Amino acid sequence: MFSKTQIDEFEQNGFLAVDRLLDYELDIKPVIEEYDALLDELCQQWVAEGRLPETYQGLPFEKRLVEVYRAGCSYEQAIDIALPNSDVRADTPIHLGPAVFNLLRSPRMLAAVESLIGSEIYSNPIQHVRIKPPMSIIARDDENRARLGRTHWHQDSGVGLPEADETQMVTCWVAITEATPENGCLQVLPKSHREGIALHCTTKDQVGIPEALIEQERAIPIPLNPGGVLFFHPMCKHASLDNKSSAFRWSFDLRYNPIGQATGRPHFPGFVARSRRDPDSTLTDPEAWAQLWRDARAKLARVEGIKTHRWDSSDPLCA
Ligand SMILES: O=C(O)CCC(=O)C(=O)O
Repeated sequence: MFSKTQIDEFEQNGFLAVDRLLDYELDIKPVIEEYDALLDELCQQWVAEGRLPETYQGLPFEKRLVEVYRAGCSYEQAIDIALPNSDVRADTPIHLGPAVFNLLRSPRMLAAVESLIGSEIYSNPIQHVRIKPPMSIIARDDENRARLGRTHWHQDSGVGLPEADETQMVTCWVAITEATPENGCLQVLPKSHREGIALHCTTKDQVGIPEALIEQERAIPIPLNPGGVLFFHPMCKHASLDNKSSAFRWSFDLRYNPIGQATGRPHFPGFVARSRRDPDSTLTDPEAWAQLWRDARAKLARVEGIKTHRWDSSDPLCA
């Protein structure tokens, strides 16, 4: 659990970085192994579909991913742990493995979250994995895609529906590989969570606050070691730096809110991760979690034009 000083810091600054919070052996390594197996499966599938010349089986994870990326196999959705915001099909890929579910339920993570939002904890379905290639190999079209290239300044409240503006959500940004200013760690604007919701504009690839509204000189980068977690408030303005290194930058962004509050994505499934009031209501079965997402996918594939945010880019600042 966090100390009073840590909780005060979170409340005053809108964020709190805790290095090495998670246990490498228990929380991080199983996820890395699961993704290794996933990449293996995906390579076999892409070879069978004629999209990849070979499976690159002998190569380590990162080198394999470079080959996959260079061959034009778009992996960002196939590895992600949530459905996309639009164009969901009955066969849209999503990764729902047990190691990811265990990460979502990590007792170390939930103890920290409990310190910030109390003991009735819902896993909010706005969640992603981001394995970002170096900018030197990234295709021009991918530079502004938030799961591959840079993530523009935004508030997490701004990328959800307004019904969740009062939700006491906390974002937990988890470093799987080391995150540094060079390889594109997050940067935050301290105390910006007290400034209310900012104007966000939509582009083809993401929703973000116009640069003109950001006081860049206030921004601070948040480097973390593997297993480190950056906790932030849903109104905290943040962005990623470009990955100028020669390696991938790998993170998960997970979110939690008190049970019963709006998640901001009502069409996606969350689950009770911890409840001291009703322990039996917690979801502990990874297969049941995966099924919730598969059911949501089947439903969403039959509907069109789901609203996921409030912005229309009509403001002149969006031009
Ligand atoms: O990891 C990134 O590059 C962006 C993450 C982010 O913006 C978020 O978690 O809201």
